[in-house]
Amino acid sequence: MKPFYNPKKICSAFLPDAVSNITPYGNGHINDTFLCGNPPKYIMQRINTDIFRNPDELMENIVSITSFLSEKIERAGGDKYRETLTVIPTMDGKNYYRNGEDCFRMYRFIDNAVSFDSVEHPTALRYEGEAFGKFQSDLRDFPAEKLHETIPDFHNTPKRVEQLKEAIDKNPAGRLCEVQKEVDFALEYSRYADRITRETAAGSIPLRVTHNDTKLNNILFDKNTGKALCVIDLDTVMPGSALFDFGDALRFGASSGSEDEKDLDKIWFDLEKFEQFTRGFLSETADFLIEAEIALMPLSALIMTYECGIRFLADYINGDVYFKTHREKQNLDRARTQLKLVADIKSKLPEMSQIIKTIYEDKGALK
Ligand code: ADP
Ligand code: GN1
Ligand code: MG
Repeated sequence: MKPFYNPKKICSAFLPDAVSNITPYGNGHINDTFLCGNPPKYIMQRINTDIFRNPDELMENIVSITSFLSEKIERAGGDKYRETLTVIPTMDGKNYYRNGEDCFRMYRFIDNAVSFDSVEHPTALRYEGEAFGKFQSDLRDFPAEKLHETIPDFHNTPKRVEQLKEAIDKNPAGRLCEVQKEVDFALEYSRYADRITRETAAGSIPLRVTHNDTKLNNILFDKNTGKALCVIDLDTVMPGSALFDFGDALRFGASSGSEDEKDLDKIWFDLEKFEQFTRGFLSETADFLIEAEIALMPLSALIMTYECGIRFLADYINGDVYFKTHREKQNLDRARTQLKLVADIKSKLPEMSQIIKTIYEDKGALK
């Protein structure tokens, strides 16, 4: 990452004492993240304003969510500085700093914690499921009308299909000829795209406050206990369906391999990981999810994996303009793993339904 700004200068707008040891940090695909300070440490991020067009609204969302959560954590006797993010204001009291076109924010660094890009043991998936389930449960009484829509139509899967078709029509980077097989697959599976959006629009699935980016590395795990500690990356918290969070977490967490694995023989949908995540998620949400949501859980894994797959594919066709890449064809490899997972999930839907039925019917034993 080669910044066109001076990280030291930015850092001093928040905390002049923390300008030492500024290093790039983490593996997010969207923002530029830096670790700075010599304890206490801080996370400084350049907000990707090509994607998040309104940083005022974005930061307003984050401040109101984290304030709401930290009160809840305190009431429950927890540690608000470790169990949710804490925004550090600028020296002049703003919740982000603008330097020309670039916008930056700062958080307290949550120490002695780690995020994972892949998972070795399915138990971590149970903890992840608990954390994202609890996040939804904690935000059930959050005043949703306070939230701005930071990316309109973020999980509108049919719109994502339209965006893919637009990329195919325009073929701006001349890469279409390389991806005909993937495009054919994506268009064939587009018949699944509208299920969650359709049912949400019809009111048969409720709108809730959801995270919308439930990737494993958006959770910090406590290094001492191994348990999930804090849900991070709150940029996309918006009204949505519980199924977005459930399905999206599985597309990443229940894969047998990494998101950009080149060898597709190493990629399949791992039912043991699926079961562990589902147990964790339902232990926090079974009390309030409605039957229509439970019934669509297996299909939500397929739809959310499909949606992400076609976003990677469209980005590859468009010339890698949205997701950060670190090597050639990385977005294509990402698209291929997701589409391979989609086919595998489809073949496993009956087993997934059976697993959910077993867990849900015995929901009294979950806690
Ligand atoms: P992106 O939107 O680019 O994914 P994230 O907000 O997820 O950015 O941050 C990228 C990575 O930085 C995370 O995966 C995590 O490892 C680390 N990180 C972010 N915020 C904190 C924090 N407050 N304390 C510790 N680590 C953090
Ligand atoms: C991005 O920010 P990060 O890396 O957690 C993306 C998600 C995708 C994910 C795929 C705002 O998440 O929607 O599912 O990459 N975030 C945004 O890895 O587009
Ligand atoms: Mg992230």
